Amino acid sequence: MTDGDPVDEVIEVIAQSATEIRRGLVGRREDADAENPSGETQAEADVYADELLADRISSIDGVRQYGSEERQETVDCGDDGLSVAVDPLDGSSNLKSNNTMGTVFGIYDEPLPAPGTALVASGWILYGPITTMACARDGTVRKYELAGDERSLVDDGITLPDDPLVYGFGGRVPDWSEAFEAFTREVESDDSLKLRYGGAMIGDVNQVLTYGGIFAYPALEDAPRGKLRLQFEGNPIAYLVEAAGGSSSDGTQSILEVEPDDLHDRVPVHVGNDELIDRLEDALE
Ligand code: AFP
Repeated sequence: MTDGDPVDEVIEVIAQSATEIRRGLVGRREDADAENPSGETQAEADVYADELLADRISSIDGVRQYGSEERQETVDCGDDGLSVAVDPLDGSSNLKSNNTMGTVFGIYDEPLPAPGTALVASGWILYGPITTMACARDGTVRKYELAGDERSLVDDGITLPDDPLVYGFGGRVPDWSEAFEAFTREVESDDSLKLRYGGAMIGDVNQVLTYGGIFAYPALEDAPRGKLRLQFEGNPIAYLVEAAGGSSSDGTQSILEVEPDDLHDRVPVHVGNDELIDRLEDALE
């Protein structure tokens, strides 16, 4: 039930679509003959998930725009209301190896591209051994299990554990800045922390949400804005992790404060426990 609230309607439509997206992965693991606006080869499943979500989300009353990592331009479907930014299938390179993937969404109350401060809700679907949804709204993070058309609440107030346990850093070590590499060496030498990196941001960030710790896809020597997209990945996970009591940073400030220039802007992403993010920002100063 969504009682007509368009934010609830968007969340419900995405949850309802998860089963179909998951089922549609079978037979769509090959590369499509196309690239996304970030110049990355699309998997057939990327296109499938994007088309399915675009069709459903853009027809919700109260939604003005659908934006996707897989589309150059937004789908404009109304004069006012919500703007929904989606990474339809995050981690699609994990398709071939049958590893974790996700669907990421951010619901903004301003036209795209918008800063994270314009988010009113965000979350992700995680295609793991079971399909789950994490969703942040009004300062609360809830987790659901999805099975068929059923969405069962399993946690109605998730907060990051106080004692961090896991870390995961994207990109190649030779491409990291010296300051970031020095920070990672400090983390690696901390025997209370252990490496968890699966190559799909949602799987890795969900480990941080579950066990505490830090995930980063940092600025790289040849890519100073990193790899992850602000609208579709950085903002939604920063909003959720901050709602769960953690912190986010682009290296100097909360990711939510980053002013976008373009729909497909990239942003260095660091999210996790406050103390680790504070140490990271000190290290990058
Ligand atoms: P794909 O969707 O192309 O697999 O990229 C996934 C992703 O955007 C993000 O989910 C991961 O954290 C990051 O890229 C992994 O990047 P590397 O392959 O460079 O480690």
